[in-house]
Amino acid sequence: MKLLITGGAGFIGSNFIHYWLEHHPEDQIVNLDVLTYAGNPANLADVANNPNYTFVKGDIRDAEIANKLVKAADIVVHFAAESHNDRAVLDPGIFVETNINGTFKLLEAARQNNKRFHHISTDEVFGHLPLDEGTFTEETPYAPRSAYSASKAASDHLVRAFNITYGLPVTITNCSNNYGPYQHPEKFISRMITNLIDGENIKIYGDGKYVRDWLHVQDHCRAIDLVLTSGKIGETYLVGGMTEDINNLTVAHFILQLMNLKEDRIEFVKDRLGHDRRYAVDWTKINKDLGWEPEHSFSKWLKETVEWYKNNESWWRPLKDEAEATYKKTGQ
Ligand code: NAD
Ligand code: TDX
Repeated sequence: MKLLITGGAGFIGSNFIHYWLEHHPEDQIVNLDVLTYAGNPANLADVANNPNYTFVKGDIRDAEIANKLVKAADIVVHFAAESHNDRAVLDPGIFVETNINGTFKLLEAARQNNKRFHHISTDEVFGHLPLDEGTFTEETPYAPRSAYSASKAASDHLVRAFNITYGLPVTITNCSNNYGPYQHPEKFISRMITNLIDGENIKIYGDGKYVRDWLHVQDHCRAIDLVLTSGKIGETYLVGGMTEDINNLTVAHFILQLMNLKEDRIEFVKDRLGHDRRYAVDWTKINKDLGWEPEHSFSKWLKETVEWYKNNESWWRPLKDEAEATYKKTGQ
């Protein structure tokens, strides 16, 4: 099988390429990535010479390149996106461009060539939940509250519309917050660890009582694999982690413990505009239909993640200034 991966030089895409080459060594992978600030060829340096892996630098909004690569593939696995909420607050336009227009261009290419299309989306399309009440399911109505989640919601709707209107064979996964190796140091867990290594504080937005559902990126990759190989066409599957209602402050305390540091390294900063209070994902459907469940416990894999950042400073060091530049602008 030949897979066209978009956004494969980013965090989840590069983990997925590593995962796929290991678990499906007979398959061919083409990675289409324009290499924004978030795309990093270093994530894939170890597979760059693998004969089953090809990198193409290009934009998903470029219809010509999209059409050529989609035509040559059996399946499109679409990760490429602008993915960071704090950047969406500063500059929403590029989120509309990449996440909506880019997905549309790829869908058009898939339609012209009648190719299977798998779309990677987020639990944020459902908006947010009150503390200690409710979970997102596949039936939860869409209610995005940020330019990032609104652009991802729009892309999900387009994917479904292409299935209904043109019979395009699509599947969608909406997952919770991923963590693990190769995550840009702009995101919460990777920012905390790299700040602490640098002697800086952990920055907690608002009161810190915001809840995320943490999913190890390897569990996410396994879920996508199952949906690609056994998922039902036209269906959406929610993918969540093993954590239950752990708020940001608690995650910060875990990390301080793992790094033998004291609570005085926590600094409360300005809240994010429109900050979603709580996400919680009910992954019963993918469990019942495809037998998936998360296998990576948060405590063990948070420790592994801390170790990974400690051991891979040369990987994240060139990205750190870019990450912190955003926060200079937001005052966080
Ligand atoms: P990321 O920001 O780390 O990587 C995005 C990648 O897309 C980069 O390599 C970038 O260069 C590429 N890209 C951006 N615009 C492009 C364009 N126009 N053409 C080609 N390539 C382009 O993102 P991530 O965290 O790996 O997220 C991957 C996907 O998963 C996204 O669709 C995101 O919405 C979704 N998602 C992420 C999380 C998470 O916790 N990180 C959770 C839920 C869903
Ligand atoms: O320094 C920080 N301090 C802080 O308190 C940062 C960077 C974040 N936070 C808070 C904001 C959120 O409540 O931590 C939580 C997680 O923040 P992010 O890592 O920015 O993730 P989030 O906004 O929840 O979105 C992530 O998960 C869903 C991904 O970035 C999205 O791409 C995905 O769709």
